[in-house]
Amino acid sequence: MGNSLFIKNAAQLITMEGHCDKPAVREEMSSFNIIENGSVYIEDGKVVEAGPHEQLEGKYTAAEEIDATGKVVTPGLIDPHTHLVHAGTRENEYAMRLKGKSYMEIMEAGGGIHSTTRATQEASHEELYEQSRKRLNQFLLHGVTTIEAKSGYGLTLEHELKQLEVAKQLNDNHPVDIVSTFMGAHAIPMEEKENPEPFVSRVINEMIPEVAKRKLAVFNDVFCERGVFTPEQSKRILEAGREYGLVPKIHADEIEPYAGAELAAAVGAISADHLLRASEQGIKDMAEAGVIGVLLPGTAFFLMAEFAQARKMIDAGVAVALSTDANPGSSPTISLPFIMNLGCLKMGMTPEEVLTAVTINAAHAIGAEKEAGSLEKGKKGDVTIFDVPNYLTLSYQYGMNHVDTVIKEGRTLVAGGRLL
Ligand code: IZC
Ligand code: ZN
Repeated sequence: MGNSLFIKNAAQLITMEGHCDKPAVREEMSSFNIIENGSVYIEDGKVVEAGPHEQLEGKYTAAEEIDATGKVVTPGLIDPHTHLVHAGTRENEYAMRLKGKSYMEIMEAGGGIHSTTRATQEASHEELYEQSRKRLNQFLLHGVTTIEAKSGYGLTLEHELKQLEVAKQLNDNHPVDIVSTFMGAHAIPMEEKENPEPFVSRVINEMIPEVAKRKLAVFNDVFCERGVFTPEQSKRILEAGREYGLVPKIHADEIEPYAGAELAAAVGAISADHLLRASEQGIKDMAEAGVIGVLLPGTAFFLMAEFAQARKMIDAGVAVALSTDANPGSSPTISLPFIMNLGCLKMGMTPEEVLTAVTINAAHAIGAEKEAGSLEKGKKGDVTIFDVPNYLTLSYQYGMNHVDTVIKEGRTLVAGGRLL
């Protein structure tokens, strides 16, 4: 009783159970149970039981009940790759790209990440907090209860710490859980383009130790890309982070093939993200090393680029997760449901694989698999209820928000599609 919630009679309940130790791979990604007329009982913020209604009926007396008749109930969605904390927008660059300029050309001319870095450096902690808080509410309204958030628009110790502190404060104050990643190696400051070594050295010797000391991040990420950080620099940065307990992640093979997937496997990264241009060898290496592929089809869509080969990756045994990549330059969206459409329509994934990729596999990609990503006894009572009759509709209808109710640790935060 006490703090308890009974969600009952869902047309379809999808618990995603059974993958708390290892992410789902190959056929496992599409072989989850669909419980018709399903119910979930949550007490003190944790799942007590999720299953067929007749199994739970009469067993629990809850303080609050939600009737999910005609709706689909899933674990709260997880977005494992976002640049949540940043200031400003880049619609001017979007207009330039529509006229033929490329993402990299704009960055090399001092725009791109440099533009968002200037805006983020200039913003106060409070301004950054407020802009990011609004975005976090949008994530929640689209069914997301846990996200990863990166720094990387500070590029100095002071401003990287500011971004990470904003993320920490949001994690403390806002119900959505935020897992933080340090990404000081997101770009080489414009003034140091010709001689990047001092900057690489500051990331390694100054920023990583301080971020680790203050416990402001779990992961360490680099933008390994021609014209940004070389595989050799990326390797040194990721290994340095590892010595301070920061687990490697990597922006790999986003714009050009650059052996990023191979590097992710060699350093034992938890995930390699993007992979639009990953090589066959890189995909094989990732499958063998158990590196999760976090695919961001919103970026390929928005940059009008080739999509990552999700089908090939899943068939090769890579555990795939999906994410928005929410950022002002290459994927200005917070809609994980839209990313699910793209997963099917542009990357050859099935609706089942897509759902696995935004729940339990996304949890694994950010080390949250023990508390989130599935509805199983003892895990957080994070639940999303969609106003659709079956899960197929989620990746079929697009550009609409079907989220009806969002529950975070047993507390209803969104009802009737609105923030409470
Ligand atoms: O601000 O452009 N690719 N980092 C690497 C990004 C895209 C974010 C940005
Ligand atoms: Zn990114």
